[in-house]
Amino acid sequence: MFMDSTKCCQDYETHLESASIFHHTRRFGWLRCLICKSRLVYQSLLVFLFCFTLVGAEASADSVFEFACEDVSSYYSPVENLEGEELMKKLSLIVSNHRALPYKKVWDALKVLDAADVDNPDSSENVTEIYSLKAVPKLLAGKPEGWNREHLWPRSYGLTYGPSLSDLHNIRPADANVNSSRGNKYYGECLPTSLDCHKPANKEAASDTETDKNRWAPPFQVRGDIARALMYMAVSYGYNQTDGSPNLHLSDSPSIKKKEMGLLSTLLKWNELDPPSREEQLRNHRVCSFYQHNRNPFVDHPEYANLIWKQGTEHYHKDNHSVDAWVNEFHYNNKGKDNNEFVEIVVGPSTNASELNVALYNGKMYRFLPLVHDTKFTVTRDRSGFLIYTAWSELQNGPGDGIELISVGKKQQEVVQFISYSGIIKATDGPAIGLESIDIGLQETDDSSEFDSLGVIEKQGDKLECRKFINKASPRKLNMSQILSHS
Ligand SMILES: *[C@@H]1O[C@H](CO)[C@@H](O)[C@H](O)[C@H]1NC(C)=O
Ligand SMILES: *[C@@H]1O[C@H](CO)[C@@H](O)[C@H](O)[C@H]1NC(C)=O
Ligand SMILES: *[C@@H]1O[C@H](CO)[C@@H](O)[C@H](O)[C@H]1NC(C)=O
Ligand SMILES: *[C@@H]1O[C@H](CO)[C@@H](O)[C@H](O)[C@H]1NC(C)=O
Ligand SMILES: *[C@@H]1O[C@H](CO)[C@@H](O)[C@H](O)[C@H]1NC(C)=O
Ligand SMILES: CC(=O)N[C@H]1CO[C@H](CO)[C@@H](O)[C@@H]1O
Repeated sequence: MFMDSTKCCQDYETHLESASIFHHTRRFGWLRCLICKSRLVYQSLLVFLFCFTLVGAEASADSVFEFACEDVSSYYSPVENLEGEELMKKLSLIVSNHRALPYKKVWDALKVLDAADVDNPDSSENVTEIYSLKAVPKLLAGKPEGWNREHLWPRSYGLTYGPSLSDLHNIRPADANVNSSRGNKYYGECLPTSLDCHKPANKEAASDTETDKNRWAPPFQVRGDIARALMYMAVSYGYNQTDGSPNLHLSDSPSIKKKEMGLLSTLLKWNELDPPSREEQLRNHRVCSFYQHNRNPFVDHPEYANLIWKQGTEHYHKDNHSVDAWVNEFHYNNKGKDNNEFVEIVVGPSTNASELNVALYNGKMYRFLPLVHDTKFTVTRDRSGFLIYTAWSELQNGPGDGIELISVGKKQQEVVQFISYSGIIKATDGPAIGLESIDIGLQETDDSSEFDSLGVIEKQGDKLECRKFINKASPRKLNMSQILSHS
C-alpha cells in the first residue's frame, strides 16, 4: 500500500522534470496527484499527508496523471493485424473520443506545439510558420503582419463548430498572407502540363512550394506532416458525426460538396517521401499529454496509411519478369563518415526505365527514387546496349536494410527485385509489403573502405551471384567479370 502511493508521488516528480516547461499544466499538479491517489484502493491518511508535503515542496510540480494515449504500445494494441476499412474504423474509435479545446484556446496551444525552439517551447519567443518555415514572434498572433491559425484540412471541406474545428492535429501557424493565398486549395503538386504553376507558391512561402489554380504543395520538409494530419482528420471524423457535421473523407477527386479532401494519392506519396521527424513526434506527444489526450496514429505508424488506402492497388509479383533490370552494385558503409554511397541499376535494352523506381528499406520503406529523376540518377550506356543508372544516395547501415526495384506499369506495379544486405527482411510497407527479401549474403562493415562496394558478378534469371569489391567500386560501369544475360 505504501509502495503504491509513494510511486504515485515519485512518478509525479519524474514527470515534472521532463515537463517542467509547461507552466500552464503545473498549476493543478497537486490536484491531479490527489486524483491519482484517490484511485489507489488502499489509500491512507498517512500517505496522503506524506504526499501532500511533497506536493508542497514541489509547488510547481506537474502531475503523474497518465492518459491512455501516453502508453503508445497499448494505445494501438486493438488494431494489431487489421487493415483496410477495419483498421480505419478501429483507429477512429481510438482517437475520436478526445478532449476538444475551445477554439479560442488554440492560440496558446500553438505557441507551445509549434514553438520555433522545439526543446524549450515555453521560453521560445517565436513559432514556426508551416508554409514559409520562418520564425515569427508569438506576440504577432492574429496580427495582419503576423501569423494566424491555418486549418490544413480547410474549414470549407466539412469543419463545423464541433471538435473538428479546433483539433490541434489539424492546425498550424501560418503567415497571414500565405494562409490567404492557399485559401482552400487541396494538396498536390502542379501538373506537368499546368500553365499557371507558381513556384514558390507565394512570395512569402518557402522556395520549394508550388501552386496552381487548384493545388497547393507545401515545403518538402512538411509534406509528410501535412499528409499525416489530413489522414488523421479522415479517420477521426470519418464516421458517425453528430450535430449535422459531415463525415470527412480523402479522395483523388476532391469535392467541397462531398467533403472529400485530397489528393489522396499525393498524400500517400508524401507520407512515404517525408517520414515523421523528431519535431513531428514531439508535437504528437504534446497534443496527447497536454491538450487533447489523443494521438495521430499516422505519426506513430506511418505504415497504417497504405494499409488503409492502398488496399485497391494490386501488388503483382511474378517469377518470369517482363522487366530486364536489376540492382547491380552499391556501397553503404565505410570507416568513419560514410562516403561515396551509391546504388547502381542496370536496365536491359527491352525495358523502359521511365517505369522503374527504386525503394530503399529500413524494415519500412523510407525513400523512393524514380530512375528518371533527373537530379538523382546519372545514366551511362554500356557497349552491350544496357543502360546503367547510378544514384549517389545515402543508404542505411544495419539490420533490416534492403533495396527494391519496382516496375510501375499502366495499372499494376511489379516488384522486380527485393534484396537485403544484413539478413532477410520482411517489408512492413511500401510496394514490397509482406514480401521477404533475398539476402545477398554479403555485408560492408565500419572498417570497409569508401572505395569498396557489393555487386553482382553473375545473374541468371532471379539468381544472383554477388561479390565484395575491395577498393574497386565501379559506380556507373559494369564490372569486367560480369556476364550479362537476358533472362
Ligand atoms: C458508428 O456508430 C455505430 C452505431 O452506433 C457503431 O456501432 C460504430 O461502432 C460507430 N463507428 C465508429 C467508427 O465510430
Ligand atoms: C524570432 O524571430 C525573429 C524574426 O521573426 C528573429 O529576428 C529572432 O531572432 C527570433 N528569435 C529567436 C530567439 O530565434
Ligand atoms: C486563413 O485563410 C482562410 C482561407 O482564406 C480563412 O478562411 C481563414 O479565416 C484564415 N485565417 C485567419 C485567422 O485569417
Ligand atoms: C516461367 O517460365 C518458365 C519457362 O519459360 C515456365 O515453365 C514457368 O511456368 C513460368 N513461370 C511463371 C510463374 O510464369
Ligand atoms: C516509357 O514509359 C513512360 C511512362 O510510363 C511512357 O510515357 C513512355 O511513352 C514509355 N516509352 C516507351 C518507348 O514505351
Ligand atoms: C572482383 C572483380 O571481378 N573485380 C573486377 C571488376 O572490374 C575491374 C575492372 O573494371 C577488374 O579490375 C576487377 O578485377
